[in-house]
Amino acid sequence: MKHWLITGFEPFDGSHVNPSAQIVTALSQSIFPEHFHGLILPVNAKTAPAILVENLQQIRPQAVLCLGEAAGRTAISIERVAINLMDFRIPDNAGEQVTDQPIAPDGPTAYFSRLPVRKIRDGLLAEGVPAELSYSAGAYLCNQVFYTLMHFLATHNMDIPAGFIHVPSLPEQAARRTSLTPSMSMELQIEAIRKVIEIVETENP
Ligand code: PCA
Repeated sequence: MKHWLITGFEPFDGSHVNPSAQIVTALSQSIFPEHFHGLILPVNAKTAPAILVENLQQIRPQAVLCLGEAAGRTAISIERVAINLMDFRIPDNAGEQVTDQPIAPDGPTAYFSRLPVRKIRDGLLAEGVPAELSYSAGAYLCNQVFYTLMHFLATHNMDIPAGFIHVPSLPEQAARRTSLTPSMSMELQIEAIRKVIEIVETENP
């Protein structure tokens, strides 16, 4: 089994939890902890990319999966593309709202995921987990971290499976919102991400 770096995010936008962080914590404590390096990133445009890069350099993982929450999504969303743009809809947790800025001024417009995205979607659906391919990770922190990851790998000759997946909110989060949004239980989210890891291991032995 590969040595994985799996990241999630701290809560943001007034929420008290972030399912992506809970998945990372659950996975790092479960079945094969020696293969996982879990990392919870801050929702901070200045520090999150630096922390990610520092961990990539130190850990030198053989596979990377970054996770984030997308309120309103109805399924596990496998992101296909990271764009070179920060255009925040809301401020980050430090109160900064970056608009119209590139992530890497000299970087390419976009990167594709290095995960077997269609096989992951099909594998999740076959397990009975709602899953979809997504063509935009937004222009907020998740896209920034996704782009930073792909740009680092591309500029450091690291040919490893890596990408980003958005997960829905938890039922307890949806229940607190004034207009109800879709949700998925933590049990199912953990099962989904375990399955993703299994598919990537099978596709990239
Ligand atoms: N979701 C946000 C940032 C942190 C998170 O979990 C996003 O989709 O950009």
